Amino acid sequence: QNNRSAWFEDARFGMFIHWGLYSAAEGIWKGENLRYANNYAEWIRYRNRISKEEYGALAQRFVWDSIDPEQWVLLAKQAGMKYIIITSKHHDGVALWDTQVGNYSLPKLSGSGRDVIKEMADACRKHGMKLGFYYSHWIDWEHPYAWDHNQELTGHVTDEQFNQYWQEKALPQLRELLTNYGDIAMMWFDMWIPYQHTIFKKEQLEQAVALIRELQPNCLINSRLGLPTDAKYVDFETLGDNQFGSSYKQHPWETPGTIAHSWGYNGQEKEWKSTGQLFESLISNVALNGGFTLNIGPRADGTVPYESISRLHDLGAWLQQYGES
Ligand code: FUL
Repeated sequence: QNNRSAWFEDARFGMFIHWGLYSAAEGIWKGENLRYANNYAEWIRYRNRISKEEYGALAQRFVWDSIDPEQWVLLAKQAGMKYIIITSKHHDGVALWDTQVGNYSLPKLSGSGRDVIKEMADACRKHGMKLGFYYSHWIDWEHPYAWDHNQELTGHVTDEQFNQYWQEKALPQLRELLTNYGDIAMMWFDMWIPYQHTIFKKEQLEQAVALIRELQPNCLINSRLGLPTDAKYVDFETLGDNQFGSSYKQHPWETPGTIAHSWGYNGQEKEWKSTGQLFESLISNVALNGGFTLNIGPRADGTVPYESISRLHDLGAWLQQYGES
């Protein structure tokens, strides 16, 4: 492994933030509660086959007066977390930042002009917090040529069309994220199967790696990019969602985990993990040389559910007493 990941191997504990238009739907669409198999609140558009326009209108529900990314950073700090990864673009294809690549972004759809990614970057810099971006490179329900499981929202996509999405949207957006927001600690991609089983060509993923290495040589890349877990491509391994380590691994790795069931805000969430369970996940991963990236799903007004805040406070209090700073 290279030196890039040294800080990550020390960090061990970070915050994931899933926040986007889906947060405003709060897990319910037109009175319908969670349908179909995957019932994550952030998958609401897909599950309910919501049109692009109707989904975009959720941006009107954001309450900008109370949205303050610095509060998320302070919460992470209090919890003893050393980095934050925020969903710059989730599967819904909506950019949280003021992208110049198309106009399907939160600043434009909401008319707020607020670039939450910029606000996050500023707040992280102010509080000495590392910032990483989740970017859904494979699935994008907004772009007609991107990946969409059953192709119900986008239609059938050919290799050539997919490449158009890749060259026209994904790569230029990655360039923006890596150019306009200062030092980026990591890019967290989200494709949970090796590229050979997907529409991706190896060369396309290599283009992403080359871009990242060129623009931000210290930026880490996680294994869900889809390329082999090889130091050339990937700096740390990401296990399955809520899947904890079962054996010691020499290379850097982490588990993305939830406090609740959904990653995005679900007003009817019933599955809250206990603080004890979260401690167990953190400690067992760290004991096996891994890390834990624990998610919060703020509401569309920026507030974080009490259930998450209280657990993060408990984790932080213990870490302050017994952990290494
Ligand atoms: C999964 C996604 O499908 C979920 O919505 C979430 O972002 C999780 C971290 O990764 O693969």
